[in-house]
Amino acid sequence: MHKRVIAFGDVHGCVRSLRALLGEIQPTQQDTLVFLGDCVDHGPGSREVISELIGLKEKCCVVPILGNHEEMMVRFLEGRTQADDWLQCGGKETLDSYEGVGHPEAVWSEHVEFIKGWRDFFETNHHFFIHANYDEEVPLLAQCWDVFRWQSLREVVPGPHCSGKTAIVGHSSQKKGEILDLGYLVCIDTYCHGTGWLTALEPETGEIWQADREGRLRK
Ligand SMILES: [Mn+2]
Repeated sequence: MHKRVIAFGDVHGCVRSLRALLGEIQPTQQDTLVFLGDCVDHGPGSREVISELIGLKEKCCVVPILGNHEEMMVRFLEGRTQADDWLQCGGKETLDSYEGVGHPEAVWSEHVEFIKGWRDFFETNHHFFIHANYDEEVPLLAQCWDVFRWQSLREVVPGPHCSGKTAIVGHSSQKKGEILDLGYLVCIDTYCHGTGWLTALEPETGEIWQADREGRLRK
């Protein structure tokens, strides 16, 4: 089998969806799985999702990208201010998953340290992977973190990036559950924690896997 690079949209605590897709994809040591961020919050299984990613490192290469929700979570747990109030943005459900409501110290330190190691972006020969958005004229290494992690496609739809690579992004949930494909930009946050799907995409081949929050696969 060829070496696959597969991107996952915003999991948002939907561990059943994640397990369903991993069961179909069957990752091997040859594969790289890129998680586009916002693995936590909203859904019921954030702790299980993070444990799943840590376990996955034994099977394949795991590349998680930091989303705005992980940024809020880490800042909250460190007692720093957040751009938005994390608990109001799905963080309460994450604390629930650690049985830690009212007790932030219940969040496993191993998980916090893991998340703090997540990166801002990842790139391959033809694609780059980020959480939210980008400035089309700015090289990836010089991008501004608030655009990378926070700016919605509902605010700004950029043009093709100056690198010539195709952007694979999450963050801007597509409430109808369909992938947004502009050719040079593909958004695969298909609203899993709501009424949509968790999407995994292999950009080089266009192969897609999707499951709803109960873990039912889309055929
Ligand atoms: Mn986001």
